[in-house]
Amino acid sequence: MLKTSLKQQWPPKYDLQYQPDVNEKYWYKDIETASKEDLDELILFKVKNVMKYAYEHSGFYQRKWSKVGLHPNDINSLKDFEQVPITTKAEVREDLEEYAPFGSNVCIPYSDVHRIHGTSGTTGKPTVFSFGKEDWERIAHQHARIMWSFGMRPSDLMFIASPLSLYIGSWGALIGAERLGAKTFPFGAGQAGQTEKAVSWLKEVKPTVFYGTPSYALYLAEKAVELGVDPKEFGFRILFFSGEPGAGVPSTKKKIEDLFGGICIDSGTMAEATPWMSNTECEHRTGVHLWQDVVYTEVVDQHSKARVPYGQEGVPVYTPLERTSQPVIRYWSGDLTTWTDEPCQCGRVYPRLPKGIYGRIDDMVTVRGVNVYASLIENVVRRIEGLGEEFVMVVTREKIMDEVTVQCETVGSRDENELRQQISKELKRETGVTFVVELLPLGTLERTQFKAKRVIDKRNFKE
Ligand code: 8LH
Repeated sequence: MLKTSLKQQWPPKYDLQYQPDVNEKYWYKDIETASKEDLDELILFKVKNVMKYAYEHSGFYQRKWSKVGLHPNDINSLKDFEQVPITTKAEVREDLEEYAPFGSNVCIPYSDVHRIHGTSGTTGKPTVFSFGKEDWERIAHQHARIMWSFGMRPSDLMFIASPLSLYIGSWGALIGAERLGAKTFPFGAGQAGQTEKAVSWLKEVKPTVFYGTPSYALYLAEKAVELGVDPKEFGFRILFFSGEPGAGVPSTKKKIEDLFGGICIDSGTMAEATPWMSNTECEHRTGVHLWQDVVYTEVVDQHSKARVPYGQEGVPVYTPLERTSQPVIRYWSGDLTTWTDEPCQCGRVYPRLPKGIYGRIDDMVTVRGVNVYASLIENVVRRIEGLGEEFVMVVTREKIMDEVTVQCETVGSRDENELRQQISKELKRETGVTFVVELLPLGTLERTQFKAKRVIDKRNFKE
């Protein structure tokens, strides 16, 4: 049995002053190292409560579940929960249109709303989220607990190098670090000239933890070198990432660790599934742990939507277990991953994604019957001597076949023919597919201060 009394209350009331001793490895040892049975019992308790709460307070879920005759009392096991219909971004968008501006899934009075955030809306109308104060505090608390697992401590100073905008990534990192008692340096990213300024501030201030996207860290390193500064001089001991693939791609992880000299930690789910740190690596860096008592994550088949066994590939579906302002139940991510329940050295019982999230279904390209993701290409590009960090996949359609040209940039003085042949050979070995490889001078491809776009789709589907 779990010693903690946390499973007796929903929504949980955490002691917001609590902090383990700095030498303690776990924040809540009894939960993080519980038996599978105890952990499942805690998850089920939270699942039942969040469903009951959503049914009582959310117009969106009342209508959605009534249509299929589902009542929360029908859910008496985690197996039963697998039958609960999935929630998609499209449904949430429709609801936001119909019940503008906040939708019918906000379960607290407007007077209790503490923060409003949203998605960037690059693929349609932005999605808006409301957070009440208690949710916000619980998110901070859980983020602090998870950051503890990769070694962050109150003596750390975290440099936040992603936009402090509607994007919940930066704010989630900020409030987690504050709850942990660390200092923060919310520098942001995205303004013209900001990266040059970052280089000079970092040399002066020497924060110990970096937070941002992997593409931006690589761009920052490139800029530093251009300005005659070795990124190791910044002195980061932890580089913590979310928002896009990279930190879970072996050659990118190695590159970041070699360039900066600190450990590279992968993290991140989706804004809607906040607390988004519920997928985060521990200090051993064996793939993200699924902190199942914070957000219950299932991996399901992309077509049948049935849960896949450990060891298999599927799409993560998220259920944050403590949100009362805007709960989401079984939220479809559209991402691809493989999960495992093999133990990690850290002793935590959570399942893991050993390769992180390696692609999105929408960004997957099928070349001669083989599914190719940008992160597979990334793993090759980042390990080849003589190439810069940037790359893109340009997809075209020749008659009925898709073709992919991999564009990357050269550094140094390697013979281009030899380099092109090496890339082709290694891409073929990694993916089983032959690609056209195009080498470009350093600085040709677009740099990003946020999430990189790695696939340029030039197929004309009207033909
Ligand atoms: C990832 C990863 C990752 C996110 N590996 N792909 O930063 C975390 C949250 C706040 C975030 O980025 O939310 P947002 O903007 O809604 O984007 C979610 C998508 O970003 C997610 O579906 C993935 O495709 C991608 N992503 N973290 C690989 N560590």
